[in-house]
Amino acid sequence: MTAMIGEAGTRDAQEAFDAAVAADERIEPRDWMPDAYRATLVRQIAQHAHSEIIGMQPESNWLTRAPSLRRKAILMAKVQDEAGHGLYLYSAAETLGVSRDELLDKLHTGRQKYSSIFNYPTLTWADVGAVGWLVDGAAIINQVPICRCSYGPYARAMVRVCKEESFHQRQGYELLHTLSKGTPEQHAMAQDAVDRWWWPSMMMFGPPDDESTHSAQSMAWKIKRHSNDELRQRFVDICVPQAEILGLTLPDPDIRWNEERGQHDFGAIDWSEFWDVLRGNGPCNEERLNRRRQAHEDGAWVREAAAAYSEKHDRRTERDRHAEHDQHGKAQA
Ligand code: BYC
Repeated sequence: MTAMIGEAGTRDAQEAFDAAVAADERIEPRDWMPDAYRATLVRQIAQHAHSEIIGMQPESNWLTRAPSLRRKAILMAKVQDEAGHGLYLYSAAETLGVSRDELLDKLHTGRQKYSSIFNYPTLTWADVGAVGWLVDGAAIINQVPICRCSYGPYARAMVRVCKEESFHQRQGYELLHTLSKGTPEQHAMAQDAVDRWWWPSMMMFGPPDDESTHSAQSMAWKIKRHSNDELRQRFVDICVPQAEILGLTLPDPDIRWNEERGQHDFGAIDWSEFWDVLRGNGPCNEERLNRRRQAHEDGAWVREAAAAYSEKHDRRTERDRHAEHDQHGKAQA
């Protein structure tokens, strides 16, 4: 698609947009796009970015208490990666004509969501493992298809994010494996963490398809490639054999292989808990948002310094340009 579309009139532009989506071409920031497509992307990418930076909190909770230097270095790298993901995603959102300040303000005032999963506490060291294995595992399943999202900047941002998420998932899996095969107390701690994180991880994929307001349209636009339930099923099918290798059980007595479907059946999800967390009533909603607002306030001087530096730099470049121009003029005279 080219920037010419905007000049061809709305109907032609819409046709060109539809054709590009149908042909699996990428929509780029300067291309014409329907307002609702733009709004959906801003909503999803912003929610995704917010999740990345709020997601730093439950894990950084354990940074000062990691049991070894190696574990601490790994966890620090992971938490820093999440900050990086937030930055790519805010940048991707900015290509749609919104500013980072505006998005952060919406997060801080509760007008934009972040993932439900980060409203649960990390009570023990084993939670760091469970978050890596289950939460990052769910994130990969959800995000790999977004590498083929119709909107170019979002799709490209996801490529690196997914590579880093794979490392995160592996560190969680390895951590849980070590605990599970350790002392009986360590094994019990790993099992307890999995028991608490399993159901919230299942909810990360969003409401069931028949209650998902945006899925049908987002799939038609190829922002989403699979429905919430499809991805949730994939998650269960991947986790069951991994849990066996870990020597841990998933807290769902209804999980069993269904020969006919070639997939696992699983038990009913308590959706009232999900909606309650979204309404702000999860165990940590208030704590997460307060911490985020405080971090934003604490970082005000960094933003001011960066803006002042950038202004100074712009002034200097402008001065140099004038000086060069004058010299050029004198040389010609
Ligand atoms: N939490 O119509 P639906 C990470 C909302 S970062 C909260 O199905 P959609 C990580 C939804 O927004 C993980 N809200 O929506 C980071 C909508 O409400 P609004 C984040 C949820 O957008 C650090 C309503 O429910 N990943 O993994 O088609 C450390 C109806 O839902 C949730 C992403 O953001 C939820 N779980 O599908 C470690 C990935 N689910 O907006 C790990 C990108 C649904 O109308 N996002 N809602 O008020 C997506 O793929 C999609 O947005 C979703 C939801 C699948 C999440």
